[in-house]
Amino acid sequence: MQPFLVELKMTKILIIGSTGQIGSELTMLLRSIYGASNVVAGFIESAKPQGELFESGPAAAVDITNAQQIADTVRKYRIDTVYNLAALLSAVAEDRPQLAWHIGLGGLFNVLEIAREMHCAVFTPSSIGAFGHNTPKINTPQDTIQRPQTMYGVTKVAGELLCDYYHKRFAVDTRSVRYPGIVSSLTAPGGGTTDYAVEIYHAAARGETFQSPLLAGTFLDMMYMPDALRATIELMEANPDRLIHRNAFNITAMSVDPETIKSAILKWLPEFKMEYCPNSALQAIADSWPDSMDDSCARLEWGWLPKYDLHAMTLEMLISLNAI
Ligand code: AKB
Repeated sequence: MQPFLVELKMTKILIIGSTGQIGSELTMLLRSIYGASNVVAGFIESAKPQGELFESGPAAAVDITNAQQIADTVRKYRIDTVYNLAALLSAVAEDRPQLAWHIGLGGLFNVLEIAREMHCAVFTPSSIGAFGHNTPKINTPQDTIQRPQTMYGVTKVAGELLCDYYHKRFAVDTRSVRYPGIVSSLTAPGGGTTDYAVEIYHAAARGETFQSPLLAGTFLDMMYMPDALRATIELMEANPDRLIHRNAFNITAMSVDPETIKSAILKWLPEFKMEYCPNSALQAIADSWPDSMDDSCARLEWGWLPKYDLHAMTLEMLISLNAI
């Protein structure tokens, strides 16, 4: 059992998107908390779970765009909680907007309908991508203007509203956080605007010069994976009576730009070098997102508190990548 949870719900969990960056680590952590047999790793044929993820507990083919498949799995395993982690990340979603809508919103609608009929709680992540150019950039409030101009952002805002609707209208227990960029060493993110914050550590560990796709001064919220996983589970375990907000809470651990991360790496790897190789598509998305979010509502309503700052994260990343 993890030390951060005092009392646990008895629960049967389905994770949709269990092989992605967050899903792969969340599945293993949930299995260690709730018991391996109680956590089903949902996957699509093109991304089957491998190794420990496959061997440590039940797995089922669950394509979020296939409502029947979700319903059959929920029925078969008597699922009461769904973690919906299926999505195209921001950069890929701009390349394939129709598919991003189909998975992000069509898929979410399938999950919510099944949750309504079969009485499941639902976690669906939102993102810093749910904000746009006319949102206050510094200390972005919990409740503020949300007019994103990316398909990723459109699906995130619409998803937040849809989840709130299902909670108010049908009493489905929907909860969500706005994830910042998530930094981790195990599964690569793939297709996000914040991916550079993972890739920079890999380049440093390989002794390579990092080509930064985002310019100096592009500040974005970030978080180390263990904090992101803990936030997710703590929110799902939170006392519902204390939740004024639900979909979705701002959460953050640090606000950094490429130079800040470089400086943190240089403390351990003084030879590390970085060059700028701007990617205009990624830069445009990043420029439309907040520099730093205000996560005081999450702190107040369910006790959110990050443990990793940039330096603690950098040390662990470099150790886990065998760089120091
Ligand atoms: C992305 O960059 O698309 C994601 C996110 C911040 O939602 N990592």
